[in-house]
Amino acid sequence: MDTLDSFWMPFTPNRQFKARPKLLAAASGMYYTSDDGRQILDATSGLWCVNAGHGRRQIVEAIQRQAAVMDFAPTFNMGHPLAFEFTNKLAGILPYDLKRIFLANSGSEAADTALKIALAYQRMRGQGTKTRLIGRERAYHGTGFGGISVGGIVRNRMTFGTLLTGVDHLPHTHGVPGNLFSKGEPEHGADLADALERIVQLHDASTIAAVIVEPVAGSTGVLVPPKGYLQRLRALCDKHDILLIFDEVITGFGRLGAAFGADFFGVRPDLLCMAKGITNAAVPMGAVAVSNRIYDTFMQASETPIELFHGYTYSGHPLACAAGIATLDLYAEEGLFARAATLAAYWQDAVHGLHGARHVIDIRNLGLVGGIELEPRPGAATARAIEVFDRCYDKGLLIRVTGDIIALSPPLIVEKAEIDTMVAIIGETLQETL
Ligand code: PXG
Ligand code: PLP
Repeated sequence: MDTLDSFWMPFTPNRQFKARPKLLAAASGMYYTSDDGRQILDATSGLWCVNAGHGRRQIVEAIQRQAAVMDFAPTFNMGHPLAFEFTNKLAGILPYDLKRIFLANSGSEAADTALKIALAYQRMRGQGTKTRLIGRERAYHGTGFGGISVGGIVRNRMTFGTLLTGVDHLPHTHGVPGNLFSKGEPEHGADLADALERIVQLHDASTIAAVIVEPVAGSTGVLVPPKGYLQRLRALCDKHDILLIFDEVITGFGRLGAAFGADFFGVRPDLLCMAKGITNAAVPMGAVAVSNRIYDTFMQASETPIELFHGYTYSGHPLACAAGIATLDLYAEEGLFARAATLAAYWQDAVHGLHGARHVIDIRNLGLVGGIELEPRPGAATARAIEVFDRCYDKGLLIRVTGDIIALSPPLIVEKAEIDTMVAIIGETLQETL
């Protein structure tokens, strides 16, 4: 095999990985094949992104066809039909009036794009003093400077200088007394949204442009919002004329058993970030949907011909659009969002079946997402979870661990028997792990 020296791997302990590499060589349906020929059941949809399962023929063929017809076309001052076809189709499944779509290439770009649109919008409507951005502790919005500024993960922030100025954070919703082992949305903690009221009292609403949250925080360990929390956040944003941005990079495209978290919770954001499942991860793509009101403001009030000075070379890349169209068709044809909703109860029971298993101190779930929190080893945070990850991988199961939390998010095509296998392997592994 080639030397592993050249690739500086993202969010990876490079030295450890290169001493004991794990390489995936192929993928189909619910399974990866490792380079040594083993079948690995995928309990994480790659990285929360392959919602329709791997290697779907329709998507593969759409990409192949498009690559042969037109590899690339600029979208600055030019267009190509697929970008319009794709965004029209996507608008068709987006809720509320979130019908105008800006295209990017990743969730990080989507998050930064949403923050920039929010700032430019406030200025465009004559509210140019509204420049503060409010994020939340334990949030992940990718790794751009905007995303890490509003994000809430200390290691992702502390080494990168002063970040954006004028940012503040809401408290996270984890660890509210009485919420342990909640099935679905936890009962307690809606009042944590009232922290926004305090932030307003501190800075004044006239200085705040937007609040950004993940409806369910994924990367930091499946933090499901308390019942009523998001509704309260929406009400406070309305009261103070603050934009609400939902980062649905993980919660979008059926993960919760509805098209988007905004649908699931019945809460209307003003901007909505997407990536990952938007193309079933077959070609990188990110997107931001904005309300018609936001888009119309730019179209009506812009004093320059270009209304928004922002974009990426690959905004609306033809291969990504082809993959996106095929992906949305596949989701619809197979009814995968509804399938996730139907399976959610079975999933909940299965995951909570680990209540009482060795080391388990909390379990959380919603839709087809599960979080299993382990007691950290004294003096060695994350070591136990990493060992569980390695052992599961050796047994043919791919899970994701973040801190001492196991995060599960299987493709929406998962069968009940596969859910049983996932839980059985994790249970057995926890029992064997010190
Ligand atoms: N916002 C949210 C809510 C995300 O979950 C991003 C933005 C950034 O997307 P990109 O495409 O730039 O990575 C994400 C990404 C994990 C994990 O294991 C989660 C993500 C990415 C990689 C790993 O929890 N989320
Ligand atoms: N850096 C340089 C020197 C560039 O010319 C460009 C785009 O033209 C970029 C960065 C931005 O690249 P992208 O549009 O792919 O984000």
